[in-house]
Amino acid sequence: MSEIIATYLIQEETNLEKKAEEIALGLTVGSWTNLPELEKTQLLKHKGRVVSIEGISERQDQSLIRIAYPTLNFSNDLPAILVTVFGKLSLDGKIKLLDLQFNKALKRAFPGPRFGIEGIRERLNVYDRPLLMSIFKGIIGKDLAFLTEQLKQQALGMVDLVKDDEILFENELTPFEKRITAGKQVLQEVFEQIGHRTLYAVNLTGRTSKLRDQARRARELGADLLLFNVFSYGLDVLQELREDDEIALPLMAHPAVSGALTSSPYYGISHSLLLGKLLRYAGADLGLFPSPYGTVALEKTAALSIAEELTKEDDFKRTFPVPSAGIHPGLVPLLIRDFGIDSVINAGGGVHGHPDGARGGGMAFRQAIDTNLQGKLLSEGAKHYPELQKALKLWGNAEVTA
Ligand code: 1AE
Repeated sequence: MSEIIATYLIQEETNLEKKAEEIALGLTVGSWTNLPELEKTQLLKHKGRVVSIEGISERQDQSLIRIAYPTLNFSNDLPAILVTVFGKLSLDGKIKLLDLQFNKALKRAFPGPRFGIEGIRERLNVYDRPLLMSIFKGIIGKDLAFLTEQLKQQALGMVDLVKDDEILFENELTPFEKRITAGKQVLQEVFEQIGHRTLYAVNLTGRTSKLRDQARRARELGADLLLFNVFSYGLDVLQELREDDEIALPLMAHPAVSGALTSSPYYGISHSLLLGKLLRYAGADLGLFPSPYGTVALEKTAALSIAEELTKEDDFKRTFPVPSAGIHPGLVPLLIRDFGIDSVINAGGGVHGHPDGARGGGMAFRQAIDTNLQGKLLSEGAKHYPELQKALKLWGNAEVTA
């Protein structure tokens, strides 16, 4: 029988066998023991199954429960799967959904990234280092001239990608379509000036029913990538965008709102499942999440588990991990040590706050990356690179060689 297997972390449950059986039945056929034999035979193929119950040695009050749900019970989409495995159950006490094991057949219902790490690298022709991304800052209330100048300075700093701030929505001063066309022009000018190609991820926002048309329009206008606040819309909306061949643009998933689902140790969904596996299956080419070191820091094991799910061997292309928030050049060695070169180093304040502005900030990051990949300490690189020296003076330095 084809099944999906859900793993839950459960707290303070005295009768685990009973609880597990209640979940397996409650989310599938409802009740079992009192059913007539004929009905049992008919319903058997729909019945949930307790796969295992395991204590956690270091925490006596915590256990892992695995339940298998017949795929026959749901349509092959994430809304149906999530309601099956964690619908009412998510409201029922201290229980957290840690993982979902999809079988081969069920995986075929999902697209995974259209471009993935390799596709994004091809677009940039950069293969041997982490990519560098910066973020527009302080754009709300500013006009297109301000935005394009900020974009230009970031591109002159040799960043590979620039993304809109996730809080920039449709507005009169910097409308979506104009951001794309004006941004494209500036980035082409920078390319002609210094030979460096920067791509721009424009924020796709607004009502769900309008997203597809807007994304297609972005494609017509020559947009490079779409930034998407996937957790305020839902993973299935991301999947719809990914599957549309008339959009066919790389999709960058922002983690805004996801903390409400992932942060509790007792409730919600694990970071690795929501920001890792499901995001990748639904089709994100790049996935942002808080790094373990910056301002909105995530526990290191959680951040690493997200990156692992985005990149491990699976039936899908790999999604670029983008550990973010509060990143500055002094953290580059830690980022490369922990996330490797197949990751994106992403900074807003750490680029714009540089004493030489965004151009200097971008350059300091590139210098930090080059220095680290040469196996040198940043303090050594700073002797040759004034931008890096200023950044380290301002933000400090976490020395780790590659
Ligand atoms: C986890 C998302 C980070 C993000 O979107 C953002 O804007 C970060 O800005 P900085 O680098 O912390 O200034």
